[in-house]
Order: sequence, then structure tokens, then C-alpha cells
Amino acid sequence: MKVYHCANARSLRVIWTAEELGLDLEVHGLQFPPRARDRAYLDVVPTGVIPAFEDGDVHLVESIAICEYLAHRHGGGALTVAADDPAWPDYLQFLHMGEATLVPPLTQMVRYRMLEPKERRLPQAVADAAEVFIDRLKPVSAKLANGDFLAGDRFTLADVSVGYALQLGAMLRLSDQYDPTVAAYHERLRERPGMIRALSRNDVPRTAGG
Ligand SMILES: N[C@@H](CCC(=O)N[C@@H](CS)C(=O)NCC(=O)O)C(=O)O
Repeated sequence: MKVYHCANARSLRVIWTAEELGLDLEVHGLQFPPRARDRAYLDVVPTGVIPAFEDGDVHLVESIAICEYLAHRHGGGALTVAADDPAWPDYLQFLHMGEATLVPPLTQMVRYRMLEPKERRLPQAVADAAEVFIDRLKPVSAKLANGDFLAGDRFTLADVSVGYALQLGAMLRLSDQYDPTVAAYHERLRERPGMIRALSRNDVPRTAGG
């Protein structure tokens, strides 16, 4: 199995999930954004979006779908929650919240703080997106007031989904705005052996042109 990965991109969710499940995963590192810095990647994914994942004939490009695929097809359902489990509604909500609600303001920050040419950067948009992200952590904090994890009493892909957003937020220097509950949760996630191993595979060496 192989994942195409850029440092700090959503492919980190896939590497983290594979590490938590003890799966063998090849990590193919690319410079970000590959659409501009590694044109050959467009032959793998025409949109140039990271991650892409291959397992034989299977080809997937959504990070949460890939995590679920790994857990169900190669992990015997570990890290997922079944529909008859009382924790299932929370599992669904936070699994999707991580990608659909928490990451979008962060990608706006990356774009308007780092990716656009200097004359197109927008400090006000960056500040507004940061505020939106911090505000959107309220349900995460409320859930964690009653337990260590987002779905039931064990680590699941819901934690991978939201945990990646917290990690990206920290990379964007927002972690000093996390409330104590969220900050402690992020720290617990960072101490997991699976996360430590995933982070050790996060960096992609710069190429001569990159
Ligand atoms: N919903 C998708 C989003 C994928 C996505 O937007 N990836 C970003 C990196 S984290 C990307 O490739 N951006 C560069 C681009 O669109 O060219 C997922 O969860 O995998």
C-alpha cells in the first residue's frame, strides 16, 4: 500500500492511521503543492490533490475515506465504531467535523499566509479564519469535558480526523489559543506512539528545485 504525502498535509491522517493499526504503508513524499512542484503527480491524480492512496487496483483520494478503508479492510474494523454502538452518532459527527468544519479555515490560512504570491496575501482573511477555527472547537471541547476521546471511551478515527486539524492548527501557531481541555487532548494525542511514529515520517526532504 502506498500513500502520496506532503509534510503536514491530510495524508498525515493516513500515515497516523496506518501506524495505529500496525500496517505496512509506503510513504511517497512530494513537495507542496504538487500541482506546481511535481507535475508528474498529475498523472496519478489529475487534480493534484494530496493524499492519494493505492492498494492494488484500489485508488482513493479522500483522507477520511482512506482511513476508514485501512481500518475496515486491513484492520478488522479497529478504530471504527459500529452503527449499533451508542457512541456511533458521536463517531460520525466528529469523523466528519474534522475534515468538513475544522480544516477549511486552516486551509484558508495556509493559502493567504503562505501560498499566494506576496501581493495577493491577505492578513485580515488569515486572522478571520483563525478566529473561525478557534470558535469551531467549541463542540470538541464540550465533548471532551466528559471523557478522553471524542467517540466513546477509546481512541477512534474520529480522534484521527479532529487530531489532525489540531496538529495543523498548532503548525499555524494557533495552539496557544486552544482552551485547556483541547490543549490537554492535543497533548495526549501527540504522546501516542502511533502519532509519534507518524510525525517521524511527516517531513519530506526538499528536492534541488524545491
Ligand atoms: N477532502 C480532501 C481534501 C484534500 C486536499 O485539499 N488536500 C490539500 C493538501 S492537505 C491539497 O492537496 N492542496 C493542494 C492543492 O489543492 O493543489 C481530503 O480530506 O483528502
